[in-house]
Parts: sequence; structure tokens; C-alpha cells
Amino acid sequence: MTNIVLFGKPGAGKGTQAEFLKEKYKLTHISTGDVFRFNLKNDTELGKQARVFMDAGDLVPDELTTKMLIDEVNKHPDTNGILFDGYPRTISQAEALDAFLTSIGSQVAATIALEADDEILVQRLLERGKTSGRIDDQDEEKIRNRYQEYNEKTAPLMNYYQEQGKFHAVNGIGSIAEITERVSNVIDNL
Ligand code: B4P
Repeated sequence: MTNIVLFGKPGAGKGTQAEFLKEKYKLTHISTGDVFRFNLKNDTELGKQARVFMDAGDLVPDELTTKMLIDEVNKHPDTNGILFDGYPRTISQAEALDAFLTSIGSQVAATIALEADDEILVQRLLERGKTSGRIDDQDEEKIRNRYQEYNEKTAPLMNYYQEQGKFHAVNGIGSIAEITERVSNVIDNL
């Protein structure tokens, strides 16, 4: 099982790249953002609990997110590997992921970070917000809050994975195809 974590700031292109990579490497794509949005849309209990955090651009609490993530992974017992998109986003989530994968005899093979400047990313999200219907993309203040959440809670993960020798940064600016090629180079060399 080759498990890859796609890492990056909001709008860095994790979801965009995951669509190509899952086909190319026959991986199971799990996007925590997509699972939350599905639950919001269907007004499930999980959706009700997550809505207030997501709409504000805050991270959903770790306990809720990790339980949901493990449920999703358990739906794919025969997978070649998982492409984690948007998880982990805190040290506590990373530790929970390591413990869970160890318990099933697996591990994270690599964390690939898509790097781009905040100002470019804010513009991408505002652009997407014009058509996506996502409340968290429509208001610059909420978008800025997502970057603050990232800096406080998610950025420390770079060090966490660097210490394990599993952190790979790629330039997230360029065409979507160019970035897929950069990420593929990392995966092909694992
Ligand atoms: P996510 O759904 O994970 O969203 P994201 O960070 O906005 O997006 P991503 O990086 O995937 O960008 P995308 O490819 O779409 O999270 C949303 C919320 O869910 C969080 O704020 C939080 O509340 C909650 N949540 C999710 N996971 C959680 C967790 N683990 N713990 C707690 N809470 C969690 O690209 C963005 C835009 O850029 C698109 O419009 C795309 O077309 C464009 N784009 C992409 N690549 C481009 C390129 N190369 N050039 C130009 N534009 C590009």
C-alpha cells in the first residue's frame, strides 16, 4: 500500500492534482473537504457538526475529522494505496494517522507539498468562490482566516514529516499539467 499525503495551503491545488494522480497511480482519493461538503449538502449529523467551522474558515475539530477519516479508509480494504487530500492538517491528526496506519500494517510513504504564495492563492479562491457556491471561498476575511489556521496549526506538520524524511516540496505555480509532472517525479522516485 503506497499512501501519499498531498499537502499545501488552502487553494494550493491539492484537490485539482488529486484528480489526475488517482487515475495515474490507481490510488484511492480521500478528500476530507469533499467528505465534509457531501455531509453538509445531505444535512447529516456530521454535516451539522462541521458546518459552523467550515463556513467560518476554521478547521473542524480533530476528533470529529479523524473519526470520519478512519471510517473512509476502512471502506477501501483492498486499496493499492490512499491519496490523502486535506488530511492531516494538525499534528494531532498526523499522529492519529500514523497510529491508525501502523495498526493496519501500513504507513505514509511520502508527503508532497504544493508551494505557492498566499496572494496568488487568495485570488484563486476568490475566483472559485464566484461559481463554487462555497461560503468559505466568497469572503476575503474568511479566506484570510483559513491562512491563519494553516500557519498556526498545519505548517508545523512540515517539520513533523521532514524529521521522518518523508517531506517533498514542489513548486505549485504553473499549469496543472506541469505540476502533475512535478508531483509524479516525486512519486516515481519513491
Ligand atoms: P479543502 O476542501 O481541503 O480545501 P482547499 O484547501 O480549499 O483546497 P485545495 O488545495 O484542494 O485546492 P483546489 O485544488 O480545490 O478544505 C476546506 C475546509 O474543510 C477547511 O477549511 C476545513 O474547514 C475543512 N477541513 C478539511 N479537511 C480538514 C481537516 N483535515 N481537519 C479539519 N478541517 C478540515 O484548488 C483551488 C482553486 O485553484 C481551484 O479553483 C482550482 O481550479 C485552482 N487551481 C488549482 N491548481 C491551479 C493552477 N496550477 N493554476 C491556476 N489555478 C489552479
